[in-house]
Amino acid sequence: MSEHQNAERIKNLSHQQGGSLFGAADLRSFKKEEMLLPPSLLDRLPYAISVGYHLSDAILEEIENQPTPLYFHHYQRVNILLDTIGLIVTSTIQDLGYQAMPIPASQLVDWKNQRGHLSHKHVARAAGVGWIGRNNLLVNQRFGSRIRLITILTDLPLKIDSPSLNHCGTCHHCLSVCPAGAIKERQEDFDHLRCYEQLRTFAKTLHFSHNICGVCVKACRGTKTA
Ligand code: B12
Ligand code: SF4
Ligand code: SF4
Repeated sequence: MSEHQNAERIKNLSHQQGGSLFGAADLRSFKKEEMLLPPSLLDRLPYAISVGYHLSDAILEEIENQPTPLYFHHYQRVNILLDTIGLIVTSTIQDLGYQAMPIPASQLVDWKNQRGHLSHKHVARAAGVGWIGRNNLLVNQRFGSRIRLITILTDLPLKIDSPSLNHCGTCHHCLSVCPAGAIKERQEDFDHLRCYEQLRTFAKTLHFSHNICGVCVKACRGTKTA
């Protein structure tokens, strides 16, 4: 099969399983030290499939200044669904005679620096799924930041997508809603520590076992916000 046919096949499969967004990137342009994976692995599996799940707008609409129990449950179930999509894509690619490795939707491997194996946002940006917004999240033109992401590494030849050229433009909708004041004019100035402390406070006071918030996720509806 051609690269185009391979990409279409995996895209349709992801869609059938509940994925709303799909893109493919070539990770050979990424700096290996940006990923907490063995460099030899990236030589063997140079392509990345990015899949996005469109979160429930109805659940997000119920969030005011803090996460809700419904959002917490949704967050957990969507992580499981994305991990499941990763497994199904992996078995399909293996049946085609190639290799694949799903990267967990939400797992830390470096607690001190709060890092996973790789950044799903950076992969999604390279795969044309969206841009990194002022809120430090991946913003898709259609769904804004109301998405969660998964990455599958593979050696299956795929038609590679181009990075999105979109950006936040004049929109500043997320700046005023952040309870921690972590979101700034420039994404580079995003205050990771303030955000992190706010999420820890939410977890303690609202009794959630994970660091979640959702306020800036709700605020961003991409071009619909702007
Ligand atoms: C760890 C983590 C967090 C940590 C820290 C995030 C961070 N790195 O800044 C905390 C708990 C604070 C967090 C918060 C949130 N997260 Co989070 N998180 C992750 C996770 C598991 C790993 C991120 C990672 O490894 N990045 C790789 C590094 C290299 O990239 P980076 O983030 O740019 O690196 C910076 C940090 O490491 C930071 N840093 C360095 N030292 C330290 C020390 C501390 C204490 C902190 C906080 C940061 C920090 O500096 C680096 C350079 O800027 C990813 C899943 C994944 N594997 O991608 C989800 C992920 C990024 N999170 C996500 C979401 C949605 C959230 C929240 C909205 C929480 C929620 N679900 O309600 C908030 C949003 C905060 C924001 N506006 O950016 C989604 C983003 C989806 C999207 N549309 O973009 C992801 C992709 C999960 C997923 N599967 O979809 N998250
Ligand atoms: S997750 Fe919450 S605290 Fe962190 S930037 Fe978004 S709105 Fe602010
Ligand atoms: S709400 Fe507006 S400024 Fe904030 S990330 Fe989304 S598009 Fe960018």
